[in-house]
Amino acid sequence: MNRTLYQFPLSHYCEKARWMLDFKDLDYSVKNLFPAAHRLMTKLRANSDTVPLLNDGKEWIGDSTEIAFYLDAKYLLRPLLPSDPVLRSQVVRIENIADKAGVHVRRWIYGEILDNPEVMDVMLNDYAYAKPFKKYLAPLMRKGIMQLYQVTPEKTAISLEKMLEAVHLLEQMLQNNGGRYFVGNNLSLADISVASLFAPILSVPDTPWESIQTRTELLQKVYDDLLERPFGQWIMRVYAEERHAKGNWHGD
Ligand SMILES: N[C@@H](CCC(=O)N[C@@H](CS)C(=O)NCC(=O)O)C(=O)O
Repeated sequence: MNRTLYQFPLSHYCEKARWMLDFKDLDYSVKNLFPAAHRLMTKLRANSDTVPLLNDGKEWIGDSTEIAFYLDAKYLLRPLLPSDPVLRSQVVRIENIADKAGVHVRRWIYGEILDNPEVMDVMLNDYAYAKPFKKYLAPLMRKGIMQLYQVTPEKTAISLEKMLEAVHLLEQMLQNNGGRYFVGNNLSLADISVASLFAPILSVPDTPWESIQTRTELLQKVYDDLLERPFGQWIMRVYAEERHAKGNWHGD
């Protein structure tokens, strides 16, 4: 097998990419890049600053949306996007909403959990060379994350609002389609994107966020509210019934 997904264990965009590959039943290995140093590789290979980065034979693809289009064009079985143009454009629209919301989910949740020791465990324990220096690296990682993702009280407050607006809109779209899938009668890129990009809030079992169980009062409230509504219940169901994760989020 000559297919590798480069990632960070805790990244929800990387979870989205793993799910797409699993959904298409493709073999791949998972390699962790070290945050900040990852850009040497992502820039060089895909002119991108971010992970996930997929290497498939001679191809390098550096964005989760591009990975979805690439996989569907190259591997026709188990399509992530429907061929019907109307359904396809609905999937693209929902994926786009989810991808934009993912930025707000990430900023807001880091504002709530960055001081939890278990966050640094998930971030650093899978790098054998870095783990012994966790005590020294953790404060640097926290600072880097706060700067990179602009985790400030003003911005996280706005992100919470935007995130909840997206929840509202997406929940309506889901309900309008009968509540089981976002588009048509099958799991698609739309479902995978929404579920994986909101999963960090719900500490979904079998994901990297499962171990994040210390919650601020606000996080607990958002968590409880989400689980009470169809949107949160849908995320838990789709993960339980459709994710079939390989347990490979730790990477190598
Ligand atoms: N639009 C990108 C977003 C990916 C993204 O934001 N990845 C984050 C991790 S969650 C990242 O690589 N951050 C490091 C950086 O920006 O240097 C995608 O869909 O792949």
